[in-house]
Parts: sequence; structure tokens; C-alpha cells
Amino acid sequence: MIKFFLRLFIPAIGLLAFEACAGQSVDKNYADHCASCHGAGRLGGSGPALLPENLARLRRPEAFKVIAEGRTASQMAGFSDKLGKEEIQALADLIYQPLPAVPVWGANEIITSYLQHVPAGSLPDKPVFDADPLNLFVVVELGDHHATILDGDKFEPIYRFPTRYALHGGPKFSPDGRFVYFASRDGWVSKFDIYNLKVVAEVRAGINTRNLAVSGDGKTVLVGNYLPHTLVLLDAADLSLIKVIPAEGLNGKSSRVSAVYQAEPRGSFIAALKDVKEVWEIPYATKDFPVRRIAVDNYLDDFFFDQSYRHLIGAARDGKKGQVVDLDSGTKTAEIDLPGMPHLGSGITWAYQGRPVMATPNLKEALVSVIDMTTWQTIKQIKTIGPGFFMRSHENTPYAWTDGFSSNSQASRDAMTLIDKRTLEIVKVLRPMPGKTAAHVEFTRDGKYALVSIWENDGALIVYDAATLKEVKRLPMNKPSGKYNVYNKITHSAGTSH
Ligand code: DHE
Repeated sequence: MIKFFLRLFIPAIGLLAFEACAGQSVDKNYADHCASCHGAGRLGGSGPALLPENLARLRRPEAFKVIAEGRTASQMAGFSDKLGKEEIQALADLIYQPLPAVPVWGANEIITSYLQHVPAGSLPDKPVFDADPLNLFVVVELGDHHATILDGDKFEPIYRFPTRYALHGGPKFSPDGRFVYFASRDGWVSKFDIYNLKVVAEVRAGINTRNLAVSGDGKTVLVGNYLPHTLVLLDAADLSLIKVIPAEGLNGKSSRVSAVYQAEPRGSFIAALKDVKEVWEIPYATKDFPVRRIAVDNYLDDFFFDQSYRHLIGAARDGKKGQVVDLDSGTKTAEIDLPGMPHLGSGITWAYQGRPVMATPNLKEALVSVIDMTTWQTIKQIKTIGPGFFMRSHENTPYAWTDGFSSNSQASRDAMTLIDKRTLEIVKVLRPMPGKTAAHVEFTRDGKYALVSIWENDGALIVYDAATLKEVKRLPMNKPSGKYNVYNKITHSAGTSH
């Protein structure tokens, strides 16, 4: 009898001990290696939420690989040097476990989070500084979560202020350039009055947010979320909630939102869904903001417009082909060759030999694809020093600048490649600070100067004369991720992101 008891009991204790140990170990590993980016409760932070609801397109073996090897074009490092196979597998299993309850983030939670710092319309309509308000730069410093307002003529900081944790995506401006709207990865939207150098209102529109767009008439803000699966419309005047739109396909399947942009000539917002093959057009001046659904051939992770905003050029990150969708007819009109995981959000356009072309870096391959926008054929794939993330130019410069930010090698990450837009040849490789990551360029409103980020905590903003390519000034900054020129943004310069 005793023997029988021991035979049952001892393995059971062993099993319990093993489970406790494995459980502790996976929780500890999560706390040590994942929580700082993905949130203590897996709800997302600077990295995405790790919940089964959000991982629909990530197969489990792929999850294992990402944890082991990291992910291209993100801050996600690989852990195979720190964790054993079983530990990695345990983490991969953990992220597919449903949470006992995923927090609800609907209208009530959004309204409750609302913070009005200054009543809308109560501040003076004149800038409190002398600099040209249209030639300012908003510089996002990711290192310590601050933003700097920079005078674009003197290259002197005017004001530096704390932002919400982990801003992502380009901040968006009101049409007159007075206000700038920021979105943080964990859902906070902040409205900043540049004339008065004050945050005027904030609201948490989601738990894990992709980006936001401001309507062409400046009246509405649209926020696209990964978690919950929603689009959130806010009144641009005071950030009060207008409406929450569930992101659900025609078949009822709910989806993360890949990105939202405004398309001013169309009077609409355009949103792409990440888990449903649909693009949505939402006219922003129409009562109740009706959704027009456009079916697409593949999921869209990233997209881009031609300068008329008639065509949308979109791609899935794991696909080799981009799709061109005619937004007027709602049909696919062409496929484009985009072999190396294009970063279309960074695409730019210009006229080459009399025809409009677009160019995009590729996150996985060291090449820039140049595509004729009348035939949608690839004109050239320009080999660069390393796979790039961002690309920029300006109407008044013959050069397009791209970085090597997506490269695994520091020998490419410190390089800026300059391409002549007239010949499609590389004219120069700059190494602004050898050994330090260089990324993301933006031009002054006249295109005479290019500002490059040194993407390090003890980084800098380096100002180049865009014609002589000589350094003009170096400003210390804390991981300046992106910089955004007010004029270029509000005029939708062909050389910058929209
Ligand atoms: Fe971004 C813009 C998606 C990782 C810095 N990034 C965008 C936009 C999209 C996007 C859709 C356009 C939104 C806009 O500007 O309104 N980014 C993605 C990803 O899917 C990806 C690869 C994975 C992810 O983590 O979501 C990704 N992005 C990163 C980073 O790891 C970067 C380098 C650092 C960070 O901030 O997390 C990064 N993304 C940026 C920046 C912009 C951006 C600086 C704005 C570029 C611009 O000039 O407009």
C-alpha cells in the first residue's frame, strides 16, 4: 500500500516541482527579457502586445525564431545567446496563452483617461518666439522620451519637453502648422501648441496604438490601434472622443489596424487592416464617418500614396509583391516587384526623365527600388551600403538620402547613401559619426540643409549643407529618432513622409 502510494505521490511531487520551476522560469524570463518592451502584463509598450488576439499572423515556429534570432527592422533583439531552447519555447508558448481578461478599452475608458491641460482656444494666436514658425523642426528624442522644437534657420533649440513613453510614427500637424499631435505606442495621443509651447490636451485612445492621422481640414484625428482592434475618431480641437469604430472585416473577423493616413485631395482618411484583406476609406467631412471597404489581394502592413492620392501602393511585410489599388474604382490595377520587404511608409516620389517615380528602401535587402508610377515597372534596384529604413529628399535638391539602419552590421549602420535623382546612381556615402548609427533625414523648408540623426543615447543631430554635403552644425541629442519640418509636412512635400 505504502509502495503504491509512493509510486503515485513521488512522480506527482516531481511533476509539481517541475511545473512550478518551469512556470517560475518562464515568468522570470519574461520579466527579465520581454517586459521592458512588451509590458509587464503582455499588453504592449514600446513593443507590440503579446497576446493570441494580436498574433493571428505569427505562426508558433516563427514566434520561436523571432525570440531566438530577433526581428528585422525593429528593436527586437535575439535571445539565443542568453536562453536555452526550452526556455525560448516556453516563452513562445506563453505568448499564445490567453490572458484571464484582456482589459477593455472602449469609449468609457477613453473618456475617463482624458486630460485637458489648457482649454481649447484660450491661448494667444501668436508664437511666443521669433523664429519662422513654418521652418521649425519637431525632433523626437526617444532616448529619454522628450521632444525638441528646433529653429530651422539658426539650428538652435527653442524648447525641450517630456513626451509620453515611446512615441512612434511621425507626429502630425494641423494644416496651419500651429499644433502637432503625437501618438505613443501605448495609446496616448497628445496635442501640443507650438506657438505657446504647451501640451494642451491628452487622451489614451488605445492600449497598443499604431499611428494617427489629422484630417486635411484639421478638424478630426483618427487613431489606428493594434489593441483593441479599433479606429478611434477624436475632435482635433480638444481631443474629445467622437466615435470608436471596431476594426472588423465584412466577414465579422476583427483585426489590428496596420496604419492610418489622411488623403486630403480625397477628403478622407485611409486605413489598412492587418488581419483582414481590406482597406477602408472614411470621408472626414461626412456625418457619422461612413466606412467604404475596398477588398485587397493580401494583408497590408504598410502603404503609401502617389502625389494625387488616387493610388495606394501597399505591401505585406512577408510578401514579394506590392499591390497598386486605384482608390477611385476600388480595384487593384497593378502588382509591383518589391523583393526585400519594402518600408513603404518611407517612400518618396520625384520626376525622372519626365515621369513620376517612387523609391523605397527595403528592410531586408541593401537596395532601393525605383518604380515608374505610370507603368508600375521597376526601373532600377540601386544597391546600397546596407538595408535602409528611412528615405528622404526635397524638391530643391537633386539627391535622395537613405540610411543603413536595418543592417545587422555597424559598418553599414553608420552610413548615409546619397542617390542622384537624375541618374539613379550613388553619388556619395557619408559617415556622419563613424561607428555610430545614422538614420532618418529631413530637409529645411527650402531644401538647403539636411538634418541627420545619430541614433544613440549620446547622439546628435547633424546639419549638412545639402549642396556641398559639408557639415554645418552638430547638436547633441538623446537618440533623436525622427525630425519633422513643419512646412514640408503641411505642404506634403514629395520628398518626405505624409
Ligand atoms: Fe516605425 C513610422 C511601422 C518599427 C521608428 N513605422 C512608421 C509608420 C509605420 C511603422 C506604419 C508610419 C506611421 C506614421 O508615421 O504615421 N515601425 C513599423 C513597424 O511595423 C515596425 C517595423 C515594427 C514595430 O515595432 O511596429 C516599426 N519604427 C520601428 C522601430 O523599431 C523604430 C526604428 C523605432 C521606434 O520608434 O520604435 C521606428 N517608425 C519610426 C519612425 C517613424 C515610423 C521614426 C516616422 C517616420 C517618418 O519620418 O515619418
